[in-house]
Amino acid sequence: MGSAESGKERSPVTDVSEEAMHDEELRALDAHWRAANYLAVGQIYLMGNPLLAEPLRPEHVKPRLLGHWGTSPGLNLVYTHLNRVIKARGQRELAVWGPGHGGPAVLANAWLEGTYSQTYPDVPRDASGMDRLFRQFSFPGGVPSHVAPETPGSIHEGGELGYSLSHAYGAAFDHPELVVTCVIGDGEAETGPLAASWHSNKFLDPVHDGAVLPVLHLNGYKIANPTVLARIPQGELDELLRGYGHEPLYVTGDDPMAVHAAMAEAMDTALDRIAEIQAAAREGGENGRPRWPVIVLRTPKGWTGPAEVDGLPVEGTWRAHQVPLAAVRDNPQHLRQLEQWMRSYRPQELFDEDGAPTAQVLACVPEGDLRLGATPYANGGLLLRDLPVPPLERFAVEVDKPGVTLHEPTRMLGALLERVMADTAERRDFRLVGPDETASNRLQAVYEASGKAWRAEVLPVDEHLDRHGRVMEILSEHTCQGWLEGYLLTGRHGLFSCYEAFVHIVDSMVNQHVKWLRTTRALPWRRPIASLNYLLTSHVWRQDHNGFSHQDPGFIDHILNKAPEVVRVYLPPDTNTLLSTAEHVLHSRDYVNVVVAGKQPCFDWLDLDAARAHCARGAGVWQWAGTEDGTREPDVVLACAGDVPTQEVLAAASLIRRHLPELAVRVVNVVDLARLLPKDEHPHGMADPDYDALFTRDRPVIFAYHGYPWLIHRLAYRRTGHAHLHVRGYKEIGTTTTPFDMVVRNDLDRFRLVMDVIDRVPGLAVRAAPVRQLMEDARLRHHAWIREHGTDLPEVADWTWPGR
Ligand SMILES: Cc1ncc(C[n+]2csc(CCOP(=O)(O)OP(=O)(O)O)c2C)c(N)n1
Ligand SMILES: [Mg+2]
Repeated sequence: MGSAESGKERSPVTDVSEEAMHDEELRALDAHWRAANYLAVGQIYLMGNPLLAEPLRPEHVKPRLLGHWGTSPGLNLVYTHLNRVIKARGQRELAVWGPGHGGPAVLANAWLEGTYSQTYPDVPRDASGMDRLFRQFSFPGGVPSHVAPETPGSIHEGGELGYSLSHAYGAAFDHPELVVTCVIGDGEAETGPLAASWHSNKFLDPVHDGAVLPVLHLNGYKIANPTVLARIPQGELDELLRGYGHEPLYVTGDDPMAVHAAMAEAMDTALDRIAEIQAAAREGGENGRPRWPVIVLRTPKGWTGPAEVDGLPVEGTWRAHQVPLAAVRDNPQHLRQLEQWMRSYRPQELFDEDGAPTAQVLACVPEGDLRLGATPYANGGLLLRDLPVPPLERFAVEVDKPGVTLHEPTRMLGALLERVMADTAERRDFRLVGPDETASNRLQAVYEASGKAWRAEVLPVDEHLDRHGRVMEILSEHTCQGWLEGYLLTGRHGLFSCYEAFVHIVDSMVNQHVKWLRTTRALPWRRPIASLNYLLTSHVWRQDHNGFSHQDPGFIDHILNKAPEVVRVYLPPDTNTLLSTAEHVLHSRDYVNVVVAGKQPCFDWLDLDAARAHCARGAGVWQWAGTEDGTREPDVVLACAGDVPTQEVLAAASLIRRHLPELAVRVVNVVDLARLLPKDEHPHGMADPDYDALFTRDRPVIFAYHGYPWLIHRLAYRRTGHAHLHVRGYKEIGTTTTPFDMVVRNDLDRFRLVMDVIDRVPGLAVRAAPVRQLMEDARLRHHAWIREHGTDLPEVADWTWPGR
């Protein structure tokens, strides 16, 4: 029995008016679905005899059986029915397949609709192409088993479960003409990220955004367990989905024809409802929060597959998850079952003698780029326009003399972003996302140009909430990340501002995005998309309000493990370098850029021209800060990366200038961390001769670094001068204390850096012992002072760069 219920699921299940659809159309939908199921099974099992023109023999079967059958019939059902509504309505659709492990299903459908052969002409839509389609799946040199970047029409690999719904919403934002249908596995629905992302509907603007139609796929099982949502009473599930602000439509059954009728009805009801909501909002200015439809599809896992294998139930159980018949090559009974299974779809009715799908199979398939595999939304680079980033001159700070004036770098960046927001007000292709921290990170100037998206209740005390806003704040880093990924993958721009310590929450999501970008590099048909840009502020050194829990600079380490073609890390030391970095990353494509910059008042070191030149170099000598006279090599290199370490290095350089004036000190600042890597390890890596020239081959290098010191060693371990490299950084010592005490506790302070110089420059230990003692004393003075006064020593707090 199949049944659809439209919006009145509290009443008993209603019978479907099957006559509502012509039998002929239902039969055609079923033919398409059977063809897709046949092709999905064929991909998992076969490497020959694709049309079963002869009896199946062991050598037609792949030696290693890899892939996921269980979810495939459900995905095929949704694809078939999406085809129908797209064709009938001319609806622009993008599909997100949460159970991306059902790659065989999506590949089968792309092949049926012709987009696969269009993208990959070596896999034509005939018997030879079918043979190729089957053989290449999960096969060395072939295609991955998931809905990977290689799959036409995909923006979502679905391997790591949990992100489908946030990706779908990201794709729908600012695409008012688009409906994104998102299949959510009932297992996937148990993940934290997925659970949080249901609330995306409180941020969706029916005027400027498209719609998301979630399809919760209750096939009842995960890999080895039942699913929570399939084993709670329907009433409780209904309350849950209504609690999320949805109107559920139920499609339940295991009789294909009845389910087709029910699914068609549910799809029509959902799309009608979406159109009504949008029309009301767009024409009538409807103000309430709409109750968007969700389809709950309850069909058996591995539906239409073997009911029993070796005496155990498979269809409709967790055993259907991957490969229901595991020993087809060796076990004649399994071979027989596979052949019966495949013939149960009646392939001779679905494909002609040449292996092409019949007219009946293709009756539901839409045309051109309305086809799900050809939709430009899934190849966002096709839609991407350059972001209008205004000239930096309007936002840069004047720097007559370095290290005297102070600015809050992120506040200055906020002014630039406000302009970008304002200049994209019509085009609506830029969004700023963050977990409740836009203002805290001092980017609030953007609110002048756009408020914060919000469709829930508004109270007089609220500020900057805007039903049409493009600033997105939800306290779910996962949802922020998913929204932004979906937004970028469908051809727009954005920035994610986050506390440095808590961006780790999306470690694993960014892994997937980097993999995606890396894979697309090798796919010429995938056009470059805007980079995923992180602004990590409220960083480890300035957690004045919060302390230890908020101190963790390790995201940089995490990112630099990833594909070097994709990842970039920038540590601009002041306002103008931050602006220059921002300009660069906002224009860049196909990268994941991590920008770490403080929000606290920070010395201005470089004017705009110098900042631009320095950022272009990525690492360079600050000659004005050192004491080299050009007649000999420096005695010591003081290197720094990050705003706080830069200040400490400059302060250390000024102390050395005063106390050890004969020492030739070179100050090097690193903005682009990957410059430290060898040239053949990263596109930004520095050639050895350049590195040696900058850091010397044999002089001590005292390197003050923003994060965990081991990273710098890891990046530089192959350099000639590595044995002379001494790195100070965050040693996981944190608490709520004064800003300077944080650096003292981690031995990154100016006094310690001077002591490091004395300890490491040959011949200084004895001669400079009195200076070393002064530095020790200063640290002790600091210790006593902060305990008495609760503030930093005046000589530290009021320090400015003394110049020459
Ligand atoms: C985050 C995450 N944890 C674990 C897995 C391993 N895994 C792959 S498929 C699967 C079960 C998925 O069940 P469901 O979402 O119901 O999909 P379906 O039943 O449609 O196959 C699991 C746990 C994963 N892919 N991602
Ligand atoms: Mg499931």
